[in-house]
Amino acid sequence: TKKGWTQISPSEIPGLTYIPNVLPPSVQDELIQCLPDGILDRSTGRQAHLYRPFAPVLQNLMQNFIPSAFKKQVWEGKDAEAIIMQVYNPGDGIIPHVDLPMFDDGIVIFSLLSDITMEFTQPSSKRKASVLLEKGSLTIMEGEARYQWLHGIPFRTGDWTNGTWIPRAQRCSITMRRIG
Ligand code: AKG
Repeated sequence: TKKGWTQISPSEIPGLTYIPNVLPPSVQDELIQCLPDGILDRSTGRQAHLYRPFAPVLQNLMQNFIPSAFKKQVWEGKDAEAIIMQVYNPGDGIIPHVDLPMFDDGIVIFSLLSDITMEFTQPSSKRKASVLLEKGSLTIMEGEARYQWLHGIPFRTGDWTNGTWIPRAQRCSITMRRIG
């Protein structure tokens, strides 16, 4: 751990919701099928930026797998306007960041194919937390978790889980956002 930083539980970050096993394997398969051609094999450009109208399988994801209370309260009952599908090979990550202000509150991330660790850091309070984003899980960041914490994925080939090193496989994430 970094010097002077306190490791906390992700449950202590206001506005961070993590729900495992949201997507049945059949839905995960359908989503993988709808990835753009070749994206799983590319060495660069492993991102697809999608805007409306979305494919039916993504509509289904928004309508049936995002908690309705969140949608009502944070997205005013509306659907996502911008979706990014991203592929991470073992060793890939994303540097710690806060999502751009152009995106509204309420960031929704579905994880597919492999588990991966996401790190949350708050420099002002020197607190950090790790969350294992399991395949089939849903992560939501709103309020403090969205605006006052950085999130990132360490660039490494595996993650420590309960004292065991678990090598990563190829992962896909689906990030859904609204544009203010
Ligand atoms: C971003 O695209 O800003 C992310 O943080 C993506 C996180 C993920 O792929 O799980």
